[in-house]
Amino acid sequence: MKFSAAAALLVAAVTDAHYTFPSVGTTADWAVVRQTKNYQSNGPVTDVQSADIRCYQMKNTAGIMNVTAGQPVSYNAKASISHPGPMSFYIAKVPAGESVATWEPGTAKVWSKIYQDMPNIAAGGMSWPTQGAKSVSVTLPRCLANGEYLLRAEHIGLHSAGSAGGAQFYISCAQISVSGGSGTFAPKSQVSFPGAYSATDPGIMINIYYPIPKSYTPPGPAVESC
Ligand SMILES: *[C@@H]1O[C@H](CO)[C@@H](O)[C@H](O)[C@H]1NC(C)=O
Ligand SMILES: [Cu+2]
Repeated sequence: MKFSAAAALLVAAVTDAHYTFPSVGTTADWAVVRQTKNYQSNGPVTDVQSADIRCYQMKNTAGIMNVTAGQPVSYNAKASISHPGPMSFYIAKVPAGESVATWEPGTAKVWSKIYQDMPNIAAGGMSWPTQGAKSVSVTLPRCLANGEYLLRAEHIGLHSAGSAGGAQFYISCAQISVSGGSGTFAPKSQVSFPGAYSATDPGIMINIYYPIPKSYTPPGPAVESC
């Protein structure tokens, strides 16, 4: 009895450590973000080859958020980003004639990275700017073409990433409509999900604690700029 109570507490603690990205700006949870399969469990994706690595999506949502190119958008974490690891954002433009409310990118190479943070590496270890954050701000490139996009948030929990399959991916896709863009965005590298990552990429399979790494190479393409 004592053991099972302790075990239940441990499970609760582990579950609480996970998180989701259910909203953007002041929108309600899952109003403009496609509801993810972990909306109750908060659990991560661990297989980078699964379709869940794209948007971790359970269902589409009707809502679309209007945003302005060159302006910041805050992507909210629930409850908070409680694991150490990198944050990135990707965008995919909805093809002409399609609506972001129904478009499915599948495994097409349509994703461009627009944001990537980097760790601070010191004698005490690696630390990440988002750890504990409840919201992360991303500025949409001012050169984007106007139109509808999926804005994909990705945080990788690296606390147990020393072996393949140990990294934890927390993912969401928001439906946005961009205006005010200059339209010259010309990404050098577009990737697919799955496809962009391998389980053994040095930024995905890494022991961040010992020995303390001397550098960090994020997975995926370089950040695109205007
Ligand atoms: C977004 O912009 C469109 C076009 O201007 C407008 O029709 C729509 O009401 C806006 N949506 C919101 C939620 O403000
Ligand atoms: Cu967790």
